[in-house]
Amino acid sequence: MEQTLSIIKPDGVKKGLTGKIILMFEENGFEIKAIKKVQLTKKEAEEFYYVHKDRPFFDSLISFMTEGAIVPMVLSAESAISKNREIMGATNPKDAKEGTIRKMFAESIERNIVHGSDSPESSKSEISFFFNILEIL
Ligand code: IDP
Ligand code: MG
Repeated sequence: MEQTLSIIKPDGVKKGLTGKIILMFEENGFEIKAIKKVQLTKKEAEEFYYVHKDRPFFDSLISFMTEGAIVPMVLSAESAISKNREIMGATNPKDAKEGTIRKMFAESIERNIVHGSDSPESSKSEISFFFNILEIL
């Protein structure tokens, strides 16, 4: 079994989609190993998205990710990382396939409802950013 980090972003939480998105994960065979609700500080969001620090959208992304509560969770399944990316859909909702979370709910390439780790390395570091070992069951 593989683990990945999912985040319901501030737009998803505000739209009342938390339960619906969790249900989609469970119906697609993921086990929720850990979950919490937090609001990131600017500094924390900058650390989380450090890989994107030189991108033109970085400041806007940080202000979006800190504008409200988020729901990070650890998902477990076979091939959890790629499976989650499939259920999420493409970064830009215009390019996302029918039935994906971003196609159904996202407003724009920035306000795109969910985050998902993109590799085993990022999954490991992103999970430990939000959860300690005792919180993952
Ligand atoms: P991902 O979330 O699909 O992995 P990344 O390229 O890792 O996409 O980008 C991280 C986040 O930054 C995206 O989910 C989105 O919120 C935001 N983002 C990515 N590209 C753009 C852009 O071109 N304009 C505005 N925001 C963007
Ligand atoms: Mg990414």
